[in-house]
Amino acid sequence: MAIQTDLNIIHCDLDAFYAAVEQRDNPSLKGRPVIVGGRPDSRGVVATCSYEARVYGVKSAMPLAEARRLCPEAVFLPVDMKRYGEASRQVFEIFSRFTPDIEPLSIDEAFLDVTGSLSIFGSAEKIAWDIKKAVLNEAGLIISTGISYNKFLAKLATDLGKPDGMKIIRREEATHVLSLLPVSRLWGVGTKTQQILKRMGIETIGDLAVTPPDILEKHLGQAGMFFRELAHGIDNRKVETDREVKSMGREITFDEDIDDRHQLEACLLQFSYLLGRRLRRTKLEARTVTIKVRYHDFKTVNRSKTLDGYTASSTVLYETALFLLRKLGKGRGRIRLIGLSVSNLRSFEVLEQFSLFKNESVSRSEELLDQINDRFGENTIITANLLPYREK
Ligand code: TTP
Ligand code: CA
Repeated sequence: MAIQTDLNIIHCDLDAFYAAVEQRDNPSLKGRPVIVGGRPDSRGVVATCSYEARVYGVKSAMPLAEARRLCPEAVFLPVDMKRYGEASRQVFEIFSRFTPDIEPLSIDEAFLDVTGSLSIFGSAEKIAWDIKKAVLNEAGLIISTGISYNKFLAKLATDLGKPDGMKIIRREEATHVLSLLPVSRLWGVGTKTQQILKRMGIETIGDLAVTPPDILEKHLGQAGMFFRELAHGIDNRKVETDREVKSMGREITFDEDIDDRHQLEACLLQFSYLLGRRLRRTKLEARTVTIKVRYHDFKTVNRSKTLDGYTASSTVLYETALFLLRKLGKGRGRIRLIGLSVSNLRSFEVLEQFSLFKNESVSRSEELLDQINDRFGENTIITANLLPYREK
């Protein structure tokens, strides 16, 4: 049953991250002002500080000497990236239990698009709550979450709810929540834009929302239109995952350059089988298929196709590879190397753990084939046309 909700974006951000790791690992620091960045007599700056130090006015990027003047009783600690990196990995692993659609923003901050997970977990609120609990129990850290129907409002919700927040901004309350906030809360409004807006008599987001668009455009150009949309709670940017950076591939250099189509197709068939199998084994599916051809004169060309949906099917990979090879035509004649790769990958493991989700990008026959090969060894069963290329 589809859940009728448009609250599908969660923004997560750990509270006072580096300082919180220090307080977690040394309980005598709990409840005390902790400043991470180095010794107070060094020339460095504050990386971050605990909330206990913030009441004295200490902030990130402030010279350490100034921080000492503001809060002489604070405990000053060096930066220990190894431990923070470890904590960050632990927290991102927790996010990945709830959705594969994660956009990391920094070491301690990410957007999660939970559209596909709502029917499994119930609601974004429930997911945010489960994330907070898991982060506290397993990583010993406090994470603030913000929930809304777009990225701008989800992040704003986190910022407004900090520390230990779990704020929701619903569509019907968005303009009201926004109206009294200063324009500096709008994504992309820095000091320069603030000054321009101030000269126009615009100080709050509410002021900006009722300013006629042509006047905003006159003073701020295209950016003015973007800010106006944000002021009305509109933000169409998607959660951008980093899945496209990953890829896997196979290639072969022939002993002698070839121009036999059947032989090239057979290589692509074998690569499709192997890559499909590797995808299925690692619980990944791919959306982009690329063939690479190096001709006898070393000229190399790549041809890619992005599919309508994700796949882990060797058959689909093979069909796409053939389509790309045919598109290439005769090219520059004899071929020295041919390769096949898949990219734009995502994990289906998170969703597959729940029996509600069935991975439909793999056919039943491929599942059976995998099971037999898993049990009796690689290549026990392969498609008939692969026989001449069977790996010894
Ligand atoms: P932030 O998320 O900006 O800050 P924070 O986690 O310390 O506090 P909160 O989110 O509750 O306001 O940054 C995350 C970490 O990045 C922070 O713990 C230390 C590091 N950092 C720096 O090293 N230098 C900086 O100028 C900032 C802003 C952060
Ligand atoms: Ca943070």
